[in-house]
Amino acid sequence: MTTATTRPWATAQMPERDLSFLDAVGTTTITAEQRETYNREGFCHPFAGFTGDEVTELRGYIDYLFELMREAGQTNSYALLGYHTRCQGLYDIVMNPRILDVVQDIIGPNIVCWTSQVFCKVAHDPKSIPFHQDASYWPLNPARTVTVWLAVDDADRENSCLTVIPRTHRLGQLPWTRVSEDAVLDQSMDNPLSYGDPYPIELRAGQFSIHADMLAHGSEANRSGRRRCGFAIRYCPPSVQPLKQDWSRNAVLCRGVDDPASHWTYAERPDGEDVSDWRTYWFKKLREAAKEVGDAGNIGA
Ligand SMILES: O=C(O)CCC(=O)C(=O)O
Repeated sequence: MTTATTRPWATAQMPERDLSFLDAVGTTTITAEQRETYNREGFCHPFAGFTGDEVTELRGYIDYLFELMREAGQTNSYALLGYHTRCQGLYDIVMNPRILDVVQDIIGPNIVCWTSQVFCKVAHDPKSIPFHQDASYWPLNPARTVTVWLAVDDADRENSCLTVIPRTHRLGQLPWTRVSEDAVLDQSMDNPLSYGDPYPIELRAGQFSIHADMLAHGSEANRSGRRRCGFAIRYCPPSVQPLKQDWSRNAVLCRGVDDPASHWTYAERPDGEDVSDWRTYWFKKLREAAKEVGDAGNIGA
């Protein structure tokens, strides 16, 4: 269902941001060709995150989190939003040096993870994620987040892998429409195919891709009998400023040093695996913050 109303906070009330694309900075781990691809296309893949037995361990760990969630009465397979500060295993993935080495070549040596989300499309999951540009609704300035999308399962066209529209990262904010509230994401770009042909990012379990925060991307419903689970991790340099206070509070300083302006509040490594209802917790925090800053805020995910 399309309601055709644009979110007022994403336009009139959203503070001015620099949404231009800044080129990747290094080639210590990635090749010159990979950097060129990222800068030109807005994404690059595949990179090796986990290999061999590590992949089985990774999948076993994510399965375990879902089991804990089920025991706690949580059946939404997209609900693990921002749990890297509550679950030790997710925190450790976020801090994985193989991942950070690649991210460092994109955004430099000082690295913050400010959120993460497990996007798990179960077999025959009817939910699609419409094409959207993340930075268009993230109140962060400048747009400098790179998303690492780590495949927990093999992800391909059949089970609806992440799909991007190459080169849209340099086009600025593109028009979009609000879609139904119960969608995984309620933002849908207008006429996405007018910007080019979609490109499916196929990955083997354990591999990851990277994409820029202004790149149009989404995924179809999963019409296959195979699960498609991925862990999306959002990294930016600490100099990026969250324009809403709530957005600064779930961060981890992964590498390097903080910005002198100290925009972010950093969490320590969590002790165990706490999958209790973060969204409820987070919304409570948002309400508290709203009283402080006089603004309802929105987690936008
Ligand atoms: O996993 C997906 O299918 C979508 C992921 C996504 O929208 C994102 O990483 O922002």
